[in-house]
Amino acid sequence: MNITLCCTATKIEPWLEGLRAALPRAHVSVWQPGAPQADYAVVWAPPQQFLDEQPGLRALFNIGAGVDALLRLRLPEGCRVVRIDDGGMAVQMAEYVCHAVVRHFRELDGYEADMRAGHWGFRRPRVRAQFPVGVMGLGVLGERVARALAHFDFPVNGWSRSPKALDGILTFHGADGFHDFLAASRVLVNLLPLTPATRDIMNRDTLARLQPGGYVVNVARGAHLVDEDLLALIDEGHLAGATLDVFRTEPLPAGHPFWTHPRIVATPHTSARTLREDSIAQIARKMAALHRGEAVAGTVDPQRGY
Ligand code: NDP
Ligand code: OXD
Repeated sequence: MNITLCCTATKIEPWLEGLRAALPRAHVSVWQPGAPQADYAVVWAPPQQFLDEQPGLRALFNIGAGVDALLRLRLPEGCRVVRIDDGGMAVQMAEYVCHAVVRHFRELDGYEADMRAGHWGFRRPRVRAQFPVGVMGLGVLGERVARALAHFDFPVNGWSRSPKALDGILTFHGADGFHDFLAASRVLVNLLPLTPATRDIMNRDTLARLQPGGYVVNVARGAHLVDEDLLALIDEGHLAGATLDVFRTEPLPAGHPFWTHPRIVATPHTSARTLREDSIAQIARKMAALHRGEAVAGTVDPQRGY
């Protein structure tokens, strides 16, 4: 089995060593222009030239969960795309989102400011029942996040493309269920894949349907959110603020209002990092299974776009 690695913006040596150790009978190398044909590739944001030069690839293993950037490229005919499913990302996402929701709900930002100002004072406890959280996307990450939020006794709503039944979570699905899902939610957490159907999904019309005092947590992709619409709804008082981990342009450009807006918490696309050891183990296991002709979890459906 010949494996090639083409991962931009990634320290490649540890991936090379890790894959060689996990698949000792395979030939694993880092791609260079003009390199021989490989059977499988491990990629992150590869250039089009790589894909054009490797028409014989049987599968591309993306070292992340989101495949939106990869699917925008012209892929070799018949080549499967396999993404990381979980690989240690679900628990990180649950931590991040629960932290953002609890920080907002408990007004910890306000308490921190008070203490810095030398003020010892209490705020009236908020009513949890008045903070229903809606999770858009109930896949590998969204389901884990929804379950984690439910542990804190928040009322949790979930929205997905196909119907789902999850204990303790009120579920909605499809375009028909979207407005009811939004109207039932005050906090909106986005864990959708970026596809033509979900681009710009958080806009003035949809965000205005959240309950008054709404709050947005975007941990999926920046292009899901229309930045100006979020800012306008915060400034008009319909939304209380947002925690944003992903942006339309990354790194977030200097001077963008998200850097300094007092009601926005921004982090640099770090809510759930790819964990190298876990990912190498998962990729090696799946590659060996595919090579034996078996089906593997996390195979992307190019028609759906995720
Ligand atoms: P999955 O593919 O497992 O889940 C996607 C979910 O979204 C599914 O529940 C799916 O519905 C739902 N969905 C897709 N399209 C629609 C639609 N049009 N309408 C309603 N629901 C829809 O993805 P993951 O949970 O693994 O990851 C989600 C995203 O998180 C990734 O695509 C990536 O962009 C982002 N991400 C961000 C990271 C970060 O650090 N910020 C790290 C990792 C991922 P159904 O169940 O019916 O198929
Ligand atoms: C991913 C990401 O999709 O890190 O895995 O955003």
